[in-house]
Amino acid sequence: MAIAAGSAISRPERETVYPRRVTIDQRRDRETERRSFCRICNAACGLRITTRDDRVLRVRGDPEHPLSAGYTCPKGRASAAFHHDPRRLDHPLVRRGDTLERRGWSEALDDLASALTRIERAHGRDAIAYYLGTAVAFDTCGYWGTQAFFDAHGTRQRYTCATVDTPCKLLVSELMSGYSFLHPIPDTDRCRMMLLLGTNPVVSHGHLTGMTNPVAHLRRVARQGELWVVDPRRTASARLATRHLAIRPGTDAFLLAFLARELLRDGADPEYLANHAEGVDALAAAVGPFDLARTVEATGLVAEDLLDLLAALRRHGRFAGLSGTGTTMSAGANVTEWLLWTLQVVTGSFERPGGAWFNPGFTSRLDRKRDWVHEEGLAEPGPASRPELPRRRGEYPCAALVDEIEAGHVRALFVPGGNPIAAFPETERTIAALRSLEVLVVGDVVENEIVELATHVWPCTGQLERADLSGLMEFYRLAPIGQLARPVVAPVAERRPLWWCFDALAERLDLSIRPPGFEPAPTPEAEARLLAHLTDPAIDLDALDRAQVLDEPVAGWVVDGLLRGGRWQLAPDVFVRQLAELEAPPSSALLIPGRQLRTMNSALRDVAAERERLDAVAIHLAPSDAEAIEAQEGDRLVVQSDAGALEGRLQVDPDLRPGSVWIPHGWLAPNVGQLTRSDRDVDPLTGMVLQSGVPVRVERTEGAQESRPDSERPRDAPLHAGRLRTKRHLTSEN
Ligand SMILES: Nc1nc2c(c(=O)[nH]1)N[C@H]1C(S)=C(S)[C@@H](COP(=O)(O)OP(=O)(O)OC[C@H]3O[C@@H](n4cnc5c(=O)[nH]c(N)nc54)[C@H](O)[C@@H]3O)O[C@H]1N2
Ligand SMILES: Nc1nc2c(c(=O)[nH]1)N[C@H]1C(S)=C(S)[C@@H](COP(=O)(O)OP(=O)(O)OC[C@H]3O[C@@H](n4cnc5c(=O)[nH]c(N)nc54)[C@H](O)[C@@H]3O)O[C@H]1N2
Ligand code: SF4
Ligand SMILES: [Mo]
Repeated sequence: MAIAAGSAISRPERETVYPRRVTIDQRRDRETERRSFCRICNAACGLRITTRDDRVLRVRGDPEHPLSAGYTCPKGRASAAFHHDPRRLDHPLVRRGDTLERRGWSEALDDLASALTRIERAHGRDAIAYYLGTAVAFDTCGYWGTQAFFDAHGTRQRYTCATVDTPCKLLVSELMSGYSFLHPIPDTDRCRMMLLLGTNPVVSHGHLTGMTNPVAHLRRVARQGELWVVDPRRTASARLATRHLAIRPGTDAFLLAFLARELLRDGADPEYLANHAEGVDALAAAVGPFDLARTVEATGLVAEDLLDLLAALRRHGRFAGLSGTGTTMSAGANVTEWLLWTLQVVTGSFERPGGAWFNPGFTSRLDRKRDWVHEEGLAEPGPASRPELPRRRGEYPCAALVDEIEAGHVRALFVPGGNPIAAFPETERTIAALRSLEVLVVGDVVENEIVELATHVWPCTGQLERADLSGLMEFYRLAPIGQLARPVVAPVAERRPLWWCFDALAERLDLSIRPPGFEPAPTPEAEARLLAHLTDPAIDLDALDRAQVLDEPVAGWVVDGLLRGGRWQLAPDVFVRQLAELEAPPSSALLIPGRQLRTMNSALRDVAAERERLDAVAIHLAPSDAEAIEAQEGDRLVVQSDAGALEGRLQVDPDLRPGSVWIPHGWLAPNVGQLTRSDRDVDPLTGMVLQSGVPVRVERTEGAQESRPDSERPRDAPLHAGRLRTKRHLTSEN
């Protein structure tokens, strides 16, 4: 996830303050249905939520929503069950020895404030760090609170999940346009040629791109023309494609370099290039060596398929390209993303009908901005223990965090809405580092393994208990859309908004984060004022109870307003150099990433698993690979990499290209993070840990198995209990 810098900037105070109706006017014993939108993933589907008193009875799609038109996925529909999940956090907790004890908010925050003061006195400001996870990207005020708190505090130790899976997208945008947060959105209504590489929107709803109702969009494109899916697995998206190329993992850049080379010779849009591109010759030189023979060898694809794809691009002229974790977490991440954008420039596809456009945001209206200050792509050194890792946009790469803790530079860590145990490499080392912290503040909604290690737990309000504006992630939506979601139920027990937690802590530390007129109470009214404050005063928030879509055309603002001299930079030096050094991965088996339908990374495991355990973790191998090691479905396997090993159950997967090993992430047994490492396998330009295309060895295990995988555990067993060495003991306040 990536959030545009400045999307939570403070605005001058507005005259009229939204909203007139803020209280949750439950009529007792009556069912009430309210309009909202889902804040679990970027698709932001419109919801209708039915409640009775404080029960959430049903969550369904909003048939009147301009983008989702009634569509929801199982995760969105599970929000009622998630809201009432017995594992939800209801009370602030403070660690005393091995035990997390229930405390009142005031005492819990006082305790935290004095621990932080002690640490800062002894070790300085930079001993305090934060890692901001995926969930906060969907919590408008919580995101503001986190940023405002650490802006006021001034620590340099800032980490976000953007450096886990997305840094190539920010860097490519920055170096090609001078602005980090452009994201191409496919013009699915008119698109006749779409190329998906390493993304499976039918399950994920897009990588950054928030594609609601993906099946409908992909089907439409296939009907209008051609949908090509490049993926070592025949995914649900690949099944909708007119052509599927089962590429060898980690070799997409070869494929795209070959296409760029050939299209520059025949198939480019010369007029667009002459007017809107810089560096065409340097690009042609860079892709020159990628001829058909070399590309066939690297990608494992047959020449005919490559030539057919080339012919399709030539036939249609314009196309829209989408990438995802398969490429963005690989060794070729930067060059693959760069070449995908470059191909869209070469064919004149950006900001033209049937290609891809850039969403300026309903609330941000980047298309009206005139005073662009261009970024230069420069990086500062990393923190003391990893100076070679680049600091960009005021953030260190996550790859440095564990080292910084081990070196004693970071002693207190805040984790709002993230789960580094499930998301980071080197699971054991990450757990040990987190456990060694003097202070670990976790702002979450559910008991899980990161909560188990916390010293201070903030039980945060979930999406149904808080107000949000679609603005924070608006650049990734399929249309410039604005919507307000009001809370539909009052917060359960002592759950508090994340923004309130940060404000209450700031007050204790004498930090000022409050905007003028701010009310520090954890009430819907105060949250409403804060949202109003964060939004352009010209926007009538009350009117956004119903989603609104801009009806004026917004294509063209990038070339006309943002780009220096109206030109894309086609050949940034650093990418040209990385391409020249690009090597195909070794011929061993390669680990590949992939999402699951009912979980959101590590979130929703409990509710999802209750419904369907079969979807849970296993080691997926192609039938011929299973045969080669004489293993059958259900057999225990051990997977080893340079970083470590894990064990799990074999799932024979006829959809996989032989040589690729798919193990879903976000689970603890096995935890695929055990197979990746942050010391060596890191991209030098972004500091991202490689988690796609990782060489592994797979064997059958002999002998007894100690721990059963999550998927085989009894239904009532918690998914993580006993897996971590410290067990959390919940005690009630007496
Ligand atoms: N249901 C659900 N939705 C989610 C999430 C979730 O956990 N569950 N997570 C959200 C998040 S944080 C993100 S970042 C997005 C991710 O969104 P996507 O990137 O669309 O999702 P993935 O399923 O990871 O898709 C990666 C695809 O790349 C393929 N692949 C692997 N290696 C390679 C390779 O080398 N080359 C090519 N061409 N393909 C390869 C995999 O087989 C897989 O199909 O999804 C978001 N949405
Ligand atoms: N090996 C491997 N590792 C991966 C990946 C992979 O494909 N392979 N994928 C990576 C990707 S794409 C990403 S984005 C990262 C994800 O990295 P993280 O964002 O660190 O991990 P999540 O599991 O999404 O953590 C979300 C946390 O937020 C909590 N939460 C849910 N709702 C709310 C809420 O409303 N408020 C608050 N405060 N908390 C909430 C959840 O309970 C959960 O603990 O992981 C990455 N790690
Ligand atoms: S696709 Fe995303 S936004 Fe839509 S219902 Fe599912 S989780 Fe929610
Ligand atoms: Mo992600």
